[in-house]
Amino acid sequence: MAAKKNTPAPSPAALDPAETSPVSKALAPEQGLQNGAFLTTAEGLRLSDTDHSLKAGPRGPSLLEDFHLREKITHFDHERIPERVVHARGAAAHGVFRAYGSAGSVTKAPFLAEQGRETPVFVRFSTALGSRGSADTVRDTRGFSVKFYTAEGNVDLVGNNMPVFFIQDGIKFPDIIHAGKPHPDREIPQAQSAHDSFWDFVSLHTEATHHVMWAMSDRGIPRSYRTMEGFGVHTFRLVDAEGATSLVKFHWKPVAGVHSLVWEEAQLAAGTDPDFHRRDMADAIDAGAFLEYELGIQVMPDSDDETFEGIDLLDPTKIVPEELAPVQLIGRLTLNRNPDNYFAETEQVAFHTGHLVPGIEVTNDPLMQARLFSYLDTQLTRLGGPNFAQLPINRSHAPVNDNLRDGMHQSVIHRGVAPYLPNSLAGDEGPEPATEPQGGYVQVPRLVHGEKVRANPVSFDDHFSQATLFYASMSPVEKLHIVEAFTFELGKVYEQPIRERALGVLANVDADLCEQVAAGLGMPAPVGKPADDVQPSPALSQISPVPGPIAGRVIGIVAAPGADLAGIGKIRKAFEAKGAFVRVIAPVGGTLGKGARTEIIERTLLTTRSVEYDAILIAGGAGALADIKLTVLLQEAFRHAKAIGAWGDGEQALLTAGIDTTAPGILLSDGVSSAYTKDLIKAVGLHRAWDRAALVMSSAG
Ligand code: HDE
Repeated sequence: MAAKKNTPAPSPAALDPAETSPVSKALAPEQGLQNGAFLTTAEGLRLSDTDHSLKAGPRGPSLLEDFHLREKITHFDHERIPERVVHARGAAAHGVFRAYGSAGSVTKAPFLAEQGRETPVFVRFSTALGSRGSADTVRDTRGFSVKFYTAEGNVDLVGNNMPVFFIQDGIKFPDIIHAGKPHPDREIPQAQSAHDSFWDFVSLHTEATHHVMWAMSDRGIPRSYRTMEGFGVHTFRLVDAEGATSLVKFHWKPVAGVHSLVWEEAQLAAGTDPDFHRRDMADAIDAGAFLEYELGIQVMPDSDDETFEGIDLLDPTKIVPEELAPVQLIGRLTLNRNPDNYFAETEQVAFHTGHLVPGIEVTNDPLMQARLFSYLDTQLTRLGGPNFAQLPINRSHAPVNDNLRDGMHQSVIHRGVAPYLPNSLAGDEGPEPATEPQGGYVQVPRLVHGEKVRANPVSFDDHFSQATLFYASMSPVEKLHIVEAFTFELGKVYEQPIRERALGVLANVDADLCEQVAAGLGMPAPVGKPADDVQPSPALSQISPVPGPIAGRVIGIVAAPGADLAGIGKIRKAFEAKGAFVRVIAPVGGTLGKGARTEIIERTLLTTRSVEYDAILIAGGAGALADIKLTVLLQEAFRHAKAIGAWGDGEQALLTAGIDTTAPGILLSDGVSSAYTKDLIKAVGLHRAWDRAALVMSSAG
């Protein structure tokens, strides 16, 4: 054992000399050079003391010759790198993508086309506006970036949880981001769109309207990464084995269904647990409740005008309703492993929309075109030079032989004298370009012509019809949430002309929406010209009358000494069998019961808040509990339309807290029967008691 610990780390020269990119060893422990038993300097010198600097006497000044002090402090001084200019706040997980084989008819990319093919992935979720230390649950667009380590090279699908974007042309990106980020004078507000400059920009720049509708809807505050849809946003071009092309949009469909927080919950969580989404994902993966999504494609013919049913497929502010082009499922993504090191993996991962393999191509969407430049460029600053592809998390799993040389942080010892082509010196060892049959990336030839202009196609001028379509597709509760979100955000805007202009935009989306928001602001509602011929798309609504899976959801059971532990045990068993988590809450910490019936108290009334739970139950035997913190816990859960239950005398605690036990979504029972646990599981699967939501929503916000 000791001998193994003392084995010196291999020197770079000891790595396989033929390997210019030691991918197979990418994450092997020796790569980190952190395998010795003793504390050392970066050079491997064993240290005798790391607690005291070298001084001229115990009370004297520190000596410049203290190599350890200088190395330790210097390295620490340089630990931070610039955060991402957007999407700085993120969390990630490793996993695998398994292709169903159904995409074989439209693409030759094996990782999508070959049935059963498994590809390792790394997925990073993010908010867009906030800094690296901001809260997870703010109202914002979420990033959904997937790196597929395919055998043909890395593919990055850098998407969002909303299918449209604020701008049609990438040249506007600095404008929307400058407007959304905190004001440059005071650097407030952090991670919020509820401020003057954001609404100033989006009310002047009406092509943002459709995205703003999504951001103000429940999509802007997801319950968890597990319950979030993902979208590639742009239209991509897929190429099949014969060279035939189609235009597609990518969708990630969460197996757990789409589900969101309510606004008050999101605000509370931002304070009580700013890591709400990050913690949820990491805890769930640790517990084996993996996150799952299906990848789907909408396939449209590759027509000359690149439109489908009148929708311009190059306009990233437009969706193709699923009713017009159904989403065909082509594979399953499972996130099953947490990163070992946040910085090395989640922070240093570098996505790039141009990372593609044969079978997938970009289109002329002017937003996508600008991204093809930006993602490579930004890493040069963020990761300190051009060699970031050599970082373990970014390394291709396909063999690399790139003739790229030197530069900051070069970590490969390249061999040979001819890193150029053509050459006559490398012999058999030198790389050669691959033909198409050998897997070389060859773009499908397409005619490009036109006048050199700074202009958009006329079809890009329609800024409102799909915003109207989105609103028209919502259920009444979802509409109410949108009204309240606009009223909240515009209520935070100081400048009256900006509010007036924003209402003017809403008037062109939906008269009723505009009137309700105007009423909330105490302002007159302007009259606009909303489209009156939109066909709602039911697929856009999140609310389903059919209960979904409950994996990853959290149920809190309030208990106290003398509580029915057998009943708690039955509920725990039933919920855990479905991948959900049960946490016992009690007035003070410790355990309840003994032996096999012991329940660990994971939360006390002091350390918990309602936002942690999808449902709250009061155990039989805990009915005498009366505590103002319990009242707050239950009333919040009630306002947020969560399932609330009680058995035995537990109902008494609900009544003490002022809960109307006859309201929808309150489940009472004499004891814990299998019928009762089934009802509870169904209630959690419905996400919320939507009938109650309508009653309480105007106060829940
Ligand atoms: Fe990004 N975006 N973006 N973006 N974006 C970045 O790249 C940019 C856009 C998205 O988890 C940056 O590596 C421009 C659309 C995600 O690491 C930067 C334009 C969509 C992430 C950048 C867009 C996105 C980024 C910052 C307009 C949805 C997080 C750090 C042309 C489809 C990636 C980085 C991660 C990150 C630029 C538009 C999503 C600066 C110029 C549209 C999910 O390169």
